[in-house]
This record gives sequence, structure tokens and C-alpha cells, in this order.
Amino acid sequence: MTDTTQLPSPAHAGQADPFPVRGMDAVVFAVGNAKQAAHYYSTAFGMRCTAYAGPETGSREAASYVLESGGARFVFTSVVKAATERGRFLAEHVAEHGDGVVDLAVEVPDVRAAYAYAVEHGATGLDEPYEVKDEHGTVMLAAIATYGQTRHTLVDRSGYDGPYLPGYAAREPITAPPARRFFQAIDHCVGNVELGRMDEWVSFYNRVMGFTNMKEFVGDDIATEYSALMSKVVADGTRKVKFPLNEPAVAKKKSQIDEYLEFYGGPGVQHIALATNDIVASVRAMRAAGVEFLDTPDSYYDTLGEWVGETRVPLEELRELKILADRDEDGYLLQIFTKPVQDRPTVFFEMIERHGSMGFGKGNFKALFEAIEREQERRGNL
Ligand code: TYF
Ligand code: FE
Repeated sequence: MTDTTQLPSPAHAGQADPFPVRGMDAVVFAVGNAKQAAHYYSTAFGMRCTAYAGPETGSREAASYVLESGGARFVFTSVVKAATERGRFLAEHVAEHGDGVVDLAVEVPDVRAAYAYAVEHGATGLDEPYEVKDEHGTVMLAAIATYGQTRHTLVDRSGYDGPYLPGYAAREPITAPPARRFFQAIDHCVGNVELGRMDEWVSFYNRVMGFTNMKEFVGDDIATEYSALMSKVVADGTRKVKFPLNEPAVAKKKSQIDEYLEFYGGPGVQHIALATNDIVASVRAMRAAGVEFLDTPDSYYDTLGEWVGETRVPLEELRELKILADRDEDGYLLQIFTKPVQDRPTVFFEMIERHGSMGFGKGNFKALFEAIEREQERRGNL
């Protein structure tokens, strides 16, 4: 599973980063009811609503709520009137995919250069670079297509000090935010693509955005044994933006990725991992607010101590909250996965507390995938 000798050496090895990025700018969701989604992410994820655009601010076709938790930003958008291009896109996206991610927006220092590089290397351009401005300054934007109907907007907001984007008005939190935020950054964003297409998308990110492969992956051997999926991870040169990619594997069971593709109606974002520095407090608060997490059998904790060793959180607390732990040569991580957060078995979240490890919890893949399959079975999809 971990074999650094197989990593392709990037074409630009030893040269300056061909596609510098500052980090994730936002994850934009198209949902059926953005007003209620904004409330859920405020109360259950401890996020703070900071900005709004809608009919009251001159945006007649859609309503958008911006929620933040530390450096993590989510935007929830719903159609208000489908009679416009944007409105029709949102209405059709929700009809086809249910609530889902339309945009993994990436902050870059130079939008024109990033867009030109991407398109030159084979990306489909969706929006050529353009400026939007108001009294707070100027934002540069452009967009390229990725898997399914998902896009990457490229954002440079260094010349802007307003709330989110021109057209948005600052607004008060929906509920009083918790004293301590539940998470402070987006750790990684995972895409599910069709059977046999994962390597094409890995090479898309290699070529178009200069992203390189990280060493963690699920290969053929493990896939057929128990995971029913294959997975590789690409990341920018600074490892601030990490995009794992999954495809279904032909295995003994129907893959959880097939279930996603069937119910989402094609490729799309599968999960967003949120970096926390107190997973115990966050999971307690989120559970109390009604967030459902995957179950982990007690037997997992009976042997965990033997191979993970000491962690910040006592084993009994991990067991109580069903938090998973993994260790590699760089350190350890604690992680837990929510159940899907809408009625379709599609998008879910991960909470991750890293202590040195830069991996994705491969020591947990077996326990995790068995937990996902138990849910799949309960839904009648296995
Ligand atoms: O992002 C990851 O790679 C881990 C593991 O369907 C994972 O969170 C991989 C595939 C999957 C669920 C979790
Ligand atoms: Fe993950």
C-alpha cells in the first residue's frame, strides 16, 4: 500500500512550482434549502454565518450563505427563481444530484497565470479570468472543470477586504457560535469517479495543476480483498490542498463508490475532511447536536493500543466516541466519519486531528469500509 518507489517523478521536479496555490478558498454546495442548511451547519458544525447574497442584496436568482470555522469556508446556495441561467443550473444540479458540492474553490496568487497554465495543459475552461469589484476592492476569478459537474474556481482575494465576494453583505451569525470552534481548516476533499477512470483524473491533476501523488493509496490487492475501492491522493507542492480520488473496484461486494455514483447520478465530491485540534470536544458537541457518526465495533479498540501506542486521547474515550486512530512513521492521527448528511447516500464529512501523520488513516481502511458496508446493507444497497 505504501511504496514510494512507484511514485511518478513530476515533470517539473527541481523547478519552481508550476501552479502555486495558497490553499482552499471555499467549498460551495448547491442545496435544496440553503436557509436550513446554513442553520444546520451553524448548530451542528459550530460554523459562523458571515455573509449572505440573495434577493435582498440584489441577487434575484439564488440565495447564498457563507459559513466559516477558522480558515474553513463553506457556501450554501439554493435557487430562488429558476428563470435565469444560474437559477436553472442550481435547480437542475439539485434535481439530478441532490445536495452536493458544485465547486472546490482554490485560492491562488495569480489567477491569470493559473488559468492559462491549466487550459494549456488540457483543462476545460468554464470562466475566463474576470474581475469583480465593489467598495472593498477587487477579486480575480476564473474557473475550470473537473470530474462530473464539479468545478475549481480559482480565486485571488488579496486585493479585497469585504465579506467573501462583491455582491455579498456581511451578516450576523444565525446562532451564537460555540466558545471553541469544532474545526479550523479543510484538510482534504475527496472525489468519486467512475470505474477505471481514477488514473485519468490523477494525471489530470498532475498535468493541469502540477499536483503530485502522495504515497498513500489503496491498490488492486487491497481493493479486491475488502475495500471494494481504489484510491490515490494528489496534492499541491505545499500539501495545503489535498484531493484523494476514489474509483469502485470490482470486488466481492458492490462498492460503496458504486452506491455513491448511482445515487449522486455520476462523479462528484464524496467527503470533506475537517481538521480539528480537539476531536473529542468536537465529536461530543456534534453528537449532542444530532450529527450521526459511523459506528466502530468494540473489537477494534481491544487491539488498537497494541499497534497505535499512546495518543493524546485515552483509549477508553476513543472507544466511547468511536474515534479511529492510526500511526505511521511520521506520527499519528485521530479520525471519525459522519454518516451521509442528506437523504441520498452521497456526501459525508470526516473529522481529523493530526499529530505528525500526513496520511489518511490507511490502518483504519478495513474497519472503516466494514462500517460503511454495514450502512450500505441497512439501506438495501449491498
Ligand atoms: O480520504 C481518505 O482517503 C480517507 C479514507 O470511501 C477513505 O478518509 C477513503 C475512501 C472512502 C472513505 C474514506
Ligand atoms: Fe478522508
